[in-house]
Amino acid sequence: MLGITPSLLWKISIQMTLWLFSFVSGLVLLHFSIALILINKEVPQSRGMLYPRESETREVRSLDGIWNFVRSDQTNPTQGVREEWYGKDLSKSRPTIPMPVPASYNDITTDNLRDHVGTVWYDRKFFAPRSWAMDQRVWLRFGSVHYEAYVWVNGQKVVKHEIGHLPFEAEVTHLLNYGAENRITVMCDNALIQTTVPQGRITELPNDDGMTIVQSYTFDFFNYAGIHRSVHLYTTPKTFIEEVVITTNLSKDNVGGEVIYSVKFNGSAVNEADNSLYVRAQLYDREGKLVANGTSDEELCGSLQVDNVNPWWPYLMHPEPGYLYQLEVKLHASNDELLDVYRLKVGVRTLSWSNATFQINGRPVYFRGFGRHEDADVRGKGLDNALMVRDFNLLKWIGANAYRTSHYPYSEESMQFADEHGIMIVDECPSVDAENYNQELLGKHKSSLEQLIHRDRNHPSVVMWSIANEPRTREMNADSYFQLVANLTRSLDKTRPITAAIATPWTDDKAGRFLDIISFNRYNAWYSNTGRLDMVTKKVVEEAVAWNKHYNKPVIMAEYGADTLEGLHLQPAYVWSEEFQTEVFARHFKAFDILRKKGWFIGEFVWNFADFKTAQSYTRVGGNKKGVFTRARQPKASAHLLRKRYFALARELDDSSFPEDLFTYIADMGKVENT
Ligand code: GCB
Repeated sequence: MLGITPSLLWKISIQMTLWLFSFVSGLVLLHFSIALILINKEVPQSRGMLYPRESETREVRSLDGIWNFVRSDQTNPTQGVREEWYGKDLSKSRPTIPMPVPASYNDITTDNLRDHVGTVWYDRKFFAPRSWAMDQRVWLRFGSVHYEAYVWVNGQKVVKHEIGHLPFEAEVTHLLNYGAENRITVMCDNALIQTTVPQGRITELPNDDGMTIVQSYTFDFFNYAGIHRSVHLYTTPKTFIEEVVITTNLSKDNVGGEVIYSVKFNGSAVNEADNSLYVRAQLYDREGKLVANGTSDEELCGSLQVDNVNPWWPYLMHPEPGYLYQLEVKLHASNDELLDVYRLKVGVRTLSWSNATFQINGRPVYFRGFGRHEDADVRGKGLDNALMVRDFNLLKWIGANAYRTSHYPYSEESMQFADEHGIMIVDECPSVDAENYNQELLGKHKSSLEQLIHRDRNHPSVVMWSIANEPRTREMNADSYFQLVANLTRSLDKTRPITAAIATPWTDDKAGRFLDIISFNRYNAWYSNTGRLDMVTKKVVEEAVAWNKHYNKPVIMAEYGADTLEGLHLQPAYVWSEEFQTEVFARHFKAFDILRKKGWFIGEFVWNFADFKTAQSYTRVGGNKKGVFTRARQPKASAHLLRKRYFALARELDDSSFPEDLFTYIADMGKVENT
């Protein structure tokens, strides 16, 4: 029999309290079971959630800023719900402190809010203009709250969302006071248990004052929490464009392009069976010139043909990478009245893959990139435009063409930026170190992919879905579990291949056969044979060859690296020094060059782009230091080496030129050779 663990009790008590108070309609008690047979159940379908954009029919208002904040008593996480803190200003229930939104709350204060486990509360006031009361619908949208969010507006429940790093929204039209002040209240719960994505454990341990609640998890990044991305209010007309789905095609010679669109509307004014609505779609190039236009069929679908198209190319693969068109979607009533306008950027490109290659626009791609984290000093995982732009500048400086959104979906703003700059993205869902496979976990894992694909399906930069990082794929159930996860992913998007970053040895792995591309993570000379630089190249080659032989699929090395303390120099190379990281990279480069010749090895991703914070551990000095850049985004010695390799690969494979400052002048080599 299963014991009731403190973590389970925790979730149950929150759920029960909410149920008892009827705050969440249809909410049932947490069902917890370790099933031996996993059943394929339907996942809820996401709706709407187009990125908020202004247009002649829409207004967008940011609710970012300083909110009021209260942390609950760790031993009494449901107190605020029972006492109905959402019914009045938080400050009337508890002393509040100021809290920036967006930001993780953990590193903002000087006390141990960092390690708080359980619920915290946010609230703020805002005005809803009088003009919004007329012929408008109003939506409240969160870019992401980690991990679980409960939202009230003016004391009324609005929405509950579980799983961080993904957007959610609710209509608030009928809850707002127009021409008056309104209050929004958010309760956020960071507790991770065995049925959350990602998983964690909550235990009660004795401390100096009695007992305390401790959150633990196996994954190697800090469980930052809070309102991580922007909060928006936006308006739509009564009948509006709810969804736009884009796919694109190119003719064989890449001269003719096709943009296929499918639109869904939402509206009480016109019923769904009324097929008299239509969409007018217009495509503009970068200069704002109209290059294609058309009218949809009755299903609101259509396609646009683009002559002399500018395809979307990755950075350094073409002189004009990241080319985006603007698609203008206009929803019309049968009498031609314009109902709604929504604009989005579109990149025209094709993807194809086989058991040996991955191609974009008919050309083979070799990925050179990084695993990354959304992580920074003070703001944690909070959206930060300055940091995002700096990171993209560094990616381009170093000559990378790709990164994996390890180990969760990154901000929508960064996805748009990747589109603009031609950086390819391996888009990863929040499943990391999955284990103890059970029915409830499967449901949430699948839901995280459904939400991710719903959010990111239109981004040309997204070239692959990563359905997990380092799942325990030797465990019983791993095969049926990953078959179901991969099947769902494929059913939602057939235009992109599926991968997962696997660390289980290929001999024991049960998931690889469900993938299109095998990604493996391995730390030769670090976690295995520590310090042995002479035990890298051969091992990497042997393992990649074994994965390929076993599954007959393209292979990527998705993680390799070494912790490196900036400024620590030791010659000969010794672990943690800059010399060691540089040498570890060089030994891998040698392996990659042997593997590239085999035809099916398609990419190298360093772990990690920058140093990042982790849970406290004696193996981590202030966090994980495997960054090529420091946490403050300055290069370590290895960055200069990696830059030379990435540009050399780009020149060899895609004929791009070297930046002028790539090689520092040392001596007149002609003269040196002559002496
Ligand atoms: C891994 C994980 C990554 C860790 C890394 C490390 O295999 O995928 O999340 O941070 O190793 O440095 O230990």
